Amino acid sequence: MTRLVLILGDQLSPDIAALAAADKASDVVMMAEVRDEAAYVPHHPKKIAFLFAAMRKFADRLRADGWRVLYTPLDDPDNAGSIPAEIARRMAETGATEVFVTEPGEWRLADALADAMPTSCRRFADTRFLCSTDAFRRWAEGRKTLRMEYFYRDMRRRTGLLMDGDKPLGGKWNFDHDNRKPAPDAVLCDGPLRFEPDAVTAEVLDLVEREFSSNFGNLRPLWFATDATQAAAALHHFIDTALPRFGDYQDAMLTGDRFLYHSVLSMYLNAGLLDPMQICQAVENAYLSGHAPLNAAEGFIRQIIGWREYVRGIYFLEGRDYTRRNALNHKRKLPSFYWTGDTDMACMKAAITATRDEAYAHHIQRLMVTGNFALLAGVDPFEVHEWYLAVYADAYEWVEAPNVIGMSQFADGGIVASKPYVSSGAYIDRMSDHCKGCTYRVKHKTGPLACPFNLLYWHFLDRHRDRFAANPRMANMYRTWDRMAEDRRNAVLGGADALLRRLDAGKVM
Ligand code: FAD
Ligand code: DLZ
Repeated sequence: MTRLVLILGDQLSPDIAALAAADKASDVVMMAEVRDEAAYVPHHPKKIAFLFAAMRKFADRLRADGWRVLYTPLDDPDNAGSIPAEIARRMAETGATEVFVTEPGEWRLADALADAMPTSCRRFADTRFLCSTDAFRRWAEGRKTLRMEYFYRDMRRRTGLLMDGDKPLGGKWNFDHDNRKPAPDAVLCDGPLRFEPDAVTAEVLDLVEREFSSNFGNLRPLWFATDATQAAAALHHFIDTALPRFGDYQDAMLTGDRFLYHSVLSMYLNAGLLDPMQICQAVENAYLSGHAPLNAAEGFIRQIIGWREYVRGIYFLEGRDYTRRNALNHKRKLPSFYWTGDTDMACMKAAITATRDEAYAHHIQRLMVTGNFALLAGVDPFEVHEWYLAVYADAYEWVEAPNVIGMSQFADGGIVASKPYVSSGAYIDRMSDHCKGCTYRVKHKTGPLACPFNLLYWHFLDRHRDRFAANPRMANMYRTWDRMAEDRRNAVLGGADALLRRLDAGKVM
């Protein structure tokens, strides 16, 4: 009896659960480039090209490994347009009566499969994560708060990474305090490893150019790794050249350097080209061999076994309505410059143009620039969520939504973040070189050239006083605000209101 084995675009791992359970001799693998997946948000063309090229090369790898693979390119005239419809077509074609599916990373697709195939679909948990959704549920049960730090400590104990028996190496779980150096004058590495498009990728680039040229983002040059061998080379390049300074400059931003010491590995990891434990062990070895300091290795490993696993746990724990949460009742439309980069704010311009060119921006740009602005301005978190889901090559809802709805927009009411990640321009000035070349003046708190982050920061605190004034982590901010002279406070609020009106009118700002 033939069974179909579905491999989705972000399931490109040779040991993916559905494949591990299948029989090479009789089962058939199916993969499909479909309009529905490519268009449920207007994905960045680089993201689509990366995934299609990686899917095609993964299909070739499976064939070389002896699997029978049915692969549907986007422009196949028989392409049925969606994953469930492609499954139905392939079932009819092969006579298969059962489909093996590794759980998708989004409720949307999981539900579509369940609706389309209530009986013929056998589901397998995605074992590429270090903490299963059940294990996360058990961890969360009965806890008053679900803070990442405690989850992370459990993960350190469970994985044994950077442990000395039951104690953390170096005597501390977390070296975050050492990881907040402002932007360096020069970056001593030349960024992520880049690859020339091979024949498969070149063909995909032409396809994506034809089909998705109106989507936001530059398709070329596409320099991403598109298979596991290249992704492993990118990992080792990162460890050799950038990891030692990753910790120190994790929060820094530079106008002339889009990557600093970041790994730029998330898209490979999330698509299945790299394995989280493989990455963490390589980073741990770099520390043990004396190549990288502990604050770098610990900081990096925390992102993977801590934040990455934690946000996935939150996404599946919180359920389908998570992306619709709006605890602060924010209703503003996403400003149109998020789709153009056409703004006088130097930090926003740098983050959005990096996003347009690379389908990438690093964490602090996502959190403290574009995310911070949207939160301060009161943008509808669902609109913010859809933007992030579309524009980054590493974005799938399981990882994007808790970062946007939870960490960045506080729309889940404080499940992920204990206080909103808001800051005035002073933070951006401290951590970057953006303010030096900005039209606005970061030192101006009021007036026509006042940094919009300054005006909106106080406006945010003022309008959400009822919710946040009692939060001990925000008491200082409210004390500072309350100490300001009343006429100055009124000038700030008036300036912010005027700015928000300009924003609503679609004016360049
Ligand atoms: P590095 O800085 O080198 O970090 C190493 C790795 O740690 C990353 O590759 C990533 O796998 C992991 N990591 C770090 N922080 C997080 C985090 N908060 N959540 C999950 N994994 C993390 N990450 C995504 O993978 N997809 C997204 O769609 C996504 N959306 C985000 C939206 C917002 C508003 C914010 C604040 C963060 C988002 N992140 C997302 C997390 C983080 O910004 C990216 O993982 C990181 O910027 C990817 O670049 P990098 O590989 O150079 O990461
Ligand atoms: C993101 C994406 C895109 C753009 N295209 C496809 C596709 O054509 N075929 C496919 O199998 N997967 C694609 N993906 C990834 C899926 O959207 C992803 O598997 C789900 O969102 C679940 O994480």
